[in-house]
Amino acid sequence: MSSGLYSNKKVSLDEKLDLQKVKPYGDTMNDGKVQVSFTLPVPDGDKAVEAAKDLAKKMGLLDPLVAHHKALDKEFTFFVVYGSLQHTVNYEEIHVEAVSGTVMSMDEVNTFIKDEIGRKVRVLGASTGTDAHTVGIDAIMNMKGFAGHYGLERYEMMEALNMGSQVSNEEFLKKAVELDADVLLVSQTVTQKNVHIDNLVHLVELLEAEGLRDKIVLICGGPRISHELAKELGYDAGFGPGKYADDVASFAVEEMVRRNLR
Ligand code: B12
Repeated sequence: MSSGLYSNKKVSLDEKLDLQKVKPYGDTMNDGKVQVSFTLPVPDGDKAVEAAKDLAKKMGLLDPLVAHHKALDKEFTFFVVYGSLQHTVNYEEIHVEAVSGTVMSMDEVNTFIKDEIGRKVRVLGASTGTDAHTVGIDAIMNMKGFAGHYGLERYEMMEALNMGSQVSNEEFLKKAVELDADVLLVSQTVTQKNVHIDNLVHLVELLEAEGLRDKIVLICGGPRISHELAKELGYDAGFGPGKYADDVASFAVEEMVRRNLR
């Protein structure tokens, strides 16, 4: 759907769109159709299907239909359920805390650094704690980049070091001190039991204890990281899916200048 739909509140298919009571769209406006998938720790069968439907109703789905169920194991069953969501969302009241500033191209960032900082910017990144996922931090840092966006290693005015995964906060901090890093990039993918929160907060505490927090630009990212969460945890910015090296580089160098970290 085009953004024009929202800007002038005119709907070509149906005039009933109410931005204070938005429902998911399936075939027609306000039908509320959604698809959910989940696994139950019970054997596959009629009883399992009934349990899935019952749960779907409790989620607020009317007329749930179990479109797919498959035994994953003797005692686990995977479900795909369709239904009509009764809940609505007030779109007009949604306020999102987003990273502000202009997104510059790689060349523009290099020029900005030359003009405004006058030396190379030192960037250190890692997937920290027990997290073994590297693809996210690689996407931001690797020379070849990701989805058509070159990574920070390619930026002529940046010295970027990617320490890889499962880097402890202590090791990360030690390296940051050794390199006198300007920008720290932390990737967190695993969020089970909120392990990412504990890990991200721990790093902030270590930096504060060393008196370094104010001297660096601290950025985190990952599939479940939002800018709002990052700010809440004491980071300068957070980036999730759909964000690339240029977004991160632009924010980092503008933040350095804003805070006079030259
Ligand atoms: C590949 C993969 C693996 C590989 C990782 C290989 C590697 N070298 O990275 C392997 C097989 C090792 C693996 C292991 C595990 N995985 Co895994 N894995 C995945 C998978 C399939 C893809 C992740 C990925 O590469 N995405 C692509 C990148 C490009 O996306 P991204 O990380 O979101 O990055 C973008 C942004 O988020 C952002 N970004 C990311 N990091 C950063 C950092 C900064 C600083 C910035 C600015 C931006 C930024 O920029 C990127 C580009 O836009 C996902 C499922 C999925 N389809 O997403 C599961 C998934 C992430 N894994 C999962 C799990 C549970 C595990 C294991 C714990 C499984 C297990 N029980 O052993 C282990 C982890 C063990 C550990 N100690 O960490 C879960 C995580 C659930 C959760 N939320 O906690 C997922 C979601 C699968 C699932 N549905 O259950 N995994």
